[in-house]
Amino acid sequence: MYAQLVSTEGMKKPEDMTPEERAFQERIDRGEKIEPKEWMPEGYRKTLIRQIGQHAHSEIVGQLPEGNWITRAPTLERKAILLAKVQDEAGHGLYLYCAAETLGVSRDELMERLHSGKMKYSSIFNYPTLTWADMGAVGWLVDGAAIMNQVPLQRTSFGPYSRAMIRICKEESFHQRQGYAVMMKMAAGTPAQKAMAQDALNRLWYPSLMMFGPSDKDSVHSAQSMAWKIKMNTNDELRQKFVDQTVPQARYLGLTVPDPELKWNEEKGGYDFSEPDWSEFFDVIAGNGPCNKDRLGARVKAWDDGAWFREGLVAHAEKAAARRAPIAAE
Ligand code: FAQ
Repeated sequence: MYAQLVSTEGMKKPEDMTPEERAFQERIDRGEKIEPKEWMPEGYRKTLIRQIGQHAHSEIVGQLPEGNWITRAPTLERKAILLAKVQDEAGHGLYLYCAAETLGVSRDELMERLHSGKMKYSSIFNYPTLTWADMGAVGWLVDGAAIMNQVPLQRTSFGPYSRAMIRICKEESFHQRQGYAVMMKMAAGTPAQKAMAQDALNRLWYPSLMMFGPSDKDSVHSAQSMAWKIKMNTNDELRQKFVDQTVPQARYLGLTVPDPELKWNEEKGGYDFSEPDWSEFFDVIAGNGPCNKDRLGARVKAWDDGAWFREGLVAHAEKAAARRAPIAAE
């Protein structure tokens, strides 16, 4: 039902496709995977670089809100778990940059596009993490939303992206569980701890719903990306699934989802819920969220501070190559 609501403006009709494009679309329709050295339409390559690159940047920038709490975790066990989770996110970024590189874009180029603001990262990471309860809410809601989006992407048409997703999803499941475990502890704690958990849910609920992207009628890429199986579902489909899965989990915690309009709809077999404030979403992705400047500033500083190390690595690689060259020539 939702799929019919996405705009198909700008999409090529089969009769307007070249024979190569038609053969490519037929491969996608048959469920074949596309591998890096095979022919692909330029739009397919560009869309993948945009989506995979944006996803990789999200994983890397996404380390910042949680990294902020590693030194302040309440116990050694919580600290070890959070540290492992944040390191996993770095790993996800690296798998995804590798997948993007197979499409002919260099990692330096992707970094430059992030640092200059030409490429986006997920809106959610432009919100602050104010209390320890936010570590629970991020794992539960943000990783929960990420999994909802990424499980179908394991079947995406581009081989390297699909394979990266399989590994990432395994780790995201642990992240979601650790977040929910923090929420269970807080919600069953003192009244002050429970209030912190409720406050974290109140602040992160709508930003989590925004992670799925604008509503289908405003999604510019969905129709073409779904035809190419770069996306497997529309933004609204996944948002609905996320709400349906998460509301019972909130009830189990004894917490209230901050939406007075939330109501089970028997006919649809899902919840009716209030849309996020889309003007806030578009403002955040335009660079005006509460933490955009801090987040980008931290990434640019890390990149600049690491310049000497990258130069050292390249110099070492060049020297090693020069040492090997005469042997290879013999
Ligand atoms: N934030 O036409 P659509 C994680 C942009 S998970 C920022 O609907 P599309 C794990 C969009 O780029 C988070 N921008 O776009 C973790 C486009 O602008 P453009 C990352 C957004 O691509 C957890 C415009 O709006 N996951 O990091 C957002 O078909 C905890 C129009 O939108 C992925 O990236 C947004 N939320 O659908 C890490 C998953 N939504 O590019 C650390 C893969 C939309 O034309 C801690 N990506 N925009 O200038 C996707 O599935 C898709 O790209 C969507 C957007 C669904 C995000």
